[in-house]
Amino acid sequence: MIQLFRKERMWRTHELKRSYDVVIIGAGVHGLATAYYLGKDHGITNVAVLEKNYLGAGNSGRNTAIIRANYRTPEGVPFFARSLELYEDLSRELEWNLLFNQCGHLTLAHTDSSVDGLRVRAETNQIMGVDSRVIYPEEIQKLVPALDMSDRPRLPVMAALYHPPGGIIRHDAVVWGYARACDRMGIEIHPYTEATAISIDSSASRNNANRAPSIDAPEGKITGVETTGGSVATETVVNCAAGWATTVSRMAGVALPIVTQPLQACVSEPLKPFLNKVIVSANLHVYISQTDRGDCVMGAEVDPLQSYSMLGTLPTLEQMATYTLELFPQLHNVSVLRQWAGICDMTPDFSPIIGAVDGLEGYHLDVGWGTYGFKAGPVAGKYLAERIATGETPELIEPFRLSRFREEALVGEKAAAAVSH
Ligand code: PYC
Repeated sequence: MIQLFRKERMWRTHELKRSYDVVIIGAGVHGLATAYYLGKDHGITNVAVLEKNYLGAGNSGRNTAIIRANYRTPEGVPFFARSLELYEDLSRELEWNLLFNQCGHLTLAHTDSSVDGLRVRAETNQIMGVDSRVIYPEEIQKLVPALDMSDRPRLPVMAALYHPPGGIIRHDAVVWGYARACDRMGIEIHPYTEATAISIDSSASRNNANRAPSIDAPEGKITGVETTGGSVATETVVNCAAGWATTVSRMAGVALPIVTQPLQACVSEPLKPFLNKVIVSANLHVYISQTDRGDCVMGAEVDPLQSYSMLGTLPTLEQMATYTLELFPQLHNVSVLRQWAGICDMTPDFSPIIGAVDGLEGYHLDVGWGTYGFKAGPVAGKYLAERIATGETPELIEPFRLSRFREEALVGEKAAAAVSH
């Protein structure tokens, strides 16, 4: 007999235990992926994932669901390529349909200097094995017949970086799929449980007494987390708090070079299928895709001011509508149904901060994702889990260490973040 209603919950509720091997703060795609790979790859399942809201209430449920690997730096390209690879197999692995549509991704250039920028990106991508190339108006028009390619004086479409394996995925499903898989391994997920303090034993001796004192963190060792559900003991804490990364890190006494800026998006009423590519404009800072349901999802560049607001604003709606209409004027009568913001943890070089923190034993970061955290959830989770389980930093995440900011070893990824200007 066909079962009309699913009887099992996707994840169960639990009382907080008194101690865990690992406590992860933030149950978005990063926190849940870290928990999942701790369990799956390393057999570490005495893990609590804390979330102050419902699962995926932060950026995991507020992004525009774009997956791509066409980055700019030799550090970023292999990292995001690995994430794309993990996403490609994730529905099968989690036994959960994530509706990943690898429809292809185009970054449009409207000026000579943007075309040059795309050429550099294409070369770096190709050298590192990522499928991406510069294409010109004739081919662009064939791929996207609905795009206005007329020879207008303001910002004509001159070229595009075409990245065939890029696409869109059902972002909520990624959160739910990881959460369900974590639950099946016995990992506990605690929604509506906020971390309020991180406890540190400052008298704990450092592993290597000959090492110079850390300037990234107070010397010591993690001993536990205070939460709105009670105290838990743990020697390992992972900060996956995205827009709240700095407030959580302050609890551990670790200052981060991060500011929080909202990034807004909106969705239209459903339309007949007219667009089966992700379109990003490097100059207009707008990006557009059409979902399987027919809605048009459109996004803006980051808000100019720092804030924790997750509301939409009229000026940004006007900006998204204006730029969308420059590319697709036929949408002029379409209604927008919803608008929202996610809050982005922006670093100075537009690359994330991942790994352990020098000096404070047991404290780990998976933050600084700016405007492209969602697409990195699987790779960040997998390799941070390896760092936690083995104590060794995998090569893929090593460039993203916190100490790079004082070592003059920045990973300048701004050119691949068309919306972070
Ligand atoms: O990096 O692909 C991206 C992106 C799209 C929207 C925000 N960031």
